[in-house]
Amino acid sequence: MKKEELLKVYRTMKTIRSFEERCDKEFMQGNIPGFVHLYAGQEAVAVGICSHLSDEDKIGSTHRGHGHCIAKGCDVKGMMHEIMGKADGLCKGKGGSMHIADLSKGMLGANAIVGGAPPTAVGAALTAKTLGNKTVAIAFSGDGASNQGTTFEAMNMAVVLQVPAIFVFENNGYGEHTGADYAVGSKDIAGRAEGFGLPTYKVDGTDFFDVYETAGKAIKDAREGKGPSVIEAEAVRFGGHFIGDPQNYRAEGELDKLREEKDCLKIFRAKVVTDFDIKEEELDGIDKEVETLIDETAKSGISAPMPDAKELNSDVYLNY
Ligand SMILES: Cc1ncc(C[n+]2csc(CCOP(=O)(O)OP(=O)(O)O)c2C)c(N)n1
Ligand SMILES: [Mg+2]
Repeated sequence: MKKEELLKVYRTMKTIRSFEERCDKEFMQGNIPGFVHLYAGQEAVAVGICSHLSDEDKIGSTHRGHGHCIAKGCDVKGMMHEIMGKADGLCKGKGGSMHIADLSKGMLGANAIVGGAPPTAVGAALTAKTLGNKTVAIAFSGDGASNQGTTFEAMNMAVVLQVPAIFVFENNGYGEHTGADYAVGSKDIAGRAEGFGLPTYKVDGTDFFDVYETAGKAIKDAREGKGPSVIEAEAVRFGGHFIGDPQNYRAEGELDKLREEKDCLKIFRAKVVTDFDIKEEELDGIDKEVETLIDETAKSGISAPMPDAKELNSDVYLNY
């Protein structure tokens, strides 16, 4: 990758991290209604995959979707306003954290239905195959979602129809408060997926370069008509399942150790400073710019107006 591309990758990962930290703060201060699941810790997965995609490619996301949205190019101000329920949010303030979508960016939607993205992505991939437009569709799912029937059916259908779908499983070790080592029967998400007849890959989800290189191959193959594949990324969740989760199920010191040893931003910084012509100061400069941007989005979000009560029933159903 060229220097400019690497700096863009860092900026996007940092934007996700700062966005999530700010959401945490604003939620605790009562400025965000509903329920919020943060993506912090998993940035290298979303950015490693989405760096290969254009606006024409589609992604389906999860309840932990902010990182996927930012990596796919959604406007961060529109997202923050959406999460705060404001009228000028990306979905007019009616979707909130778990339903952010922007079809103009190929972002088909965050999704409160665990196991919802795989079938959606297969539909999008079937459209791509039918139109022959060489685009791909990505389904982001968690380890918990890997156990869902919808996911199994979608993988089977993708193989049968040979559509350009890539199933990305972010194994962050937990589905809500239950360990993946308990809930995933085979303890091997990629290995189990292989039984459906698709190529599978395992990557270190804390290493941007590992994700990026593997995703590059899977996405290229899908574009060339070689069919679907699966990527299991071993990832880490830096917070609770949702904001406010007391996380009593974690081992003592687990989070501190993860933040110390498995922070994908730290790992990326160390690598690009050593192996590429990039200086710490350049990255620090990006940190400052991103923090200013996120601060502005949060402040403008707080003062933005709510949707008018008259809008309550509009945008609920699509009129043909
Ligand atoms: C169909 C369905 N079943 C259960 C839930 C409740 N639920 C929300 S998130 C979640 C855990 C998902 O775990 P995982 O797929 O590993 O994603 P992560 O939260 O780790 O990102 C569950 C069970 C739901 N939203 N939808
Ligand atoms: Mg999980």
